[in-house]
Amino acid sequence: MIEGNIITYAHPDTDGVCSALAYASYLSLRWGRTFLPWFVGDIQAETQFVLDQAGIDIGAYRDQDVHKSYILLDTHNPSQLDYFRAYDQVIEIIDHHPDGQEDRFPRARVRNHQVGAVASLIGQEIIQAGMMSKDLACLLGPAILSNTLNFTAKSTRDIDRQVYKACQAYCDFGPGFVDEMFAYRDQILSLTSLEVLQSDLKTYEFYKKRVGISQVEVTRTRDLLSREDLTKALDDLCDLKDLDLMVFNLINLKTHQSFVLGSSQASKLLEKLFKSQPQDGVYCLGEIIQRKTDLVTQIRDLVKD
Ligand SMILES: [Mn+2]
Repeated sequence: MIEGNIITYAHPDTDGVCSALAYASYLSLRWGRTFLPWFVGDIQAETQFVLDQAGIDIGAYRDQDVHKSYILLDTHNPSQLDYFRAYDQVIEIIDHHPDGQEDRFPRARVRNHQVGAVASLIGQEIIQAGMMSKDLACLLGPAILSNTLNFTAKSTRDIDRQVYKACQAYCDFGPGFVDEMFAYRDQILSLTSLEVLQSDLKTYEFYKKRVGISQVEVTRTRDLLSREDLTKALDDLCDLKDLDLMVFNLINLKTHQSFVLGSSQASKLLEKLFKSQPQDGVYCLGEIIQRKTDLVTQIRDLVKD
């Protein structure tokens, strides 16, 4: 009997997709419970690479709502679940984000821990149950690499490294694996600036202000920063999505730097956030910052003032 779906936000990333697949498999093998992953929106090139390597076709999981119970992974923020309304049918939440709204999911058992990847929380449970396998490791390992940016993200915790190490014992990723995986992220550079900004856009409502934060990780940041239409695209996106402010965090996966830009309306806020002036409209930071750990709550607090 199919009990329900495992879901995540639309246009899920590698962490969301691989975690949902691994958790579904674990629930079935360990407890005999059948939850079908259900993915809405685009699958990124990097994710597709990982799925191809693991020999998994997710075609069957694209239109798979069984209208029963739901397990929600990698988010519990209704604003990131445009396609989903059945909040009271969510029975479990596993997440690693600080901006969720537990009270919107009254029936859910919630596990929300500040770690680098939701795949690490699921991997830990699988390891503790003595059920790690090659099939699961080939999903969870890459998801951890992806979400921690190969352990360079500040959100990385020991558990991320430990679970990855356990996965490595089952699935040899090889020395060039991370570089090959990350190279797929550069495919995004063939998109228009507006499309790039929308590729991983999260929107928030802070004190009646609608804020968009977009984050993109590539190895060739100059390809984007040299575009003349990038600032205009930030303003256009505000109009398009009815946002008051738009912030773009561009991460260089090779040099481990972040470049932050904002829409016209965001300039004062970014000055306060970084306590400095941008160079040619761009804040060049000497380290990787991330939306979840370094921008969301900080921007929320600044919007309040
Ligand atoms: Mn995640």
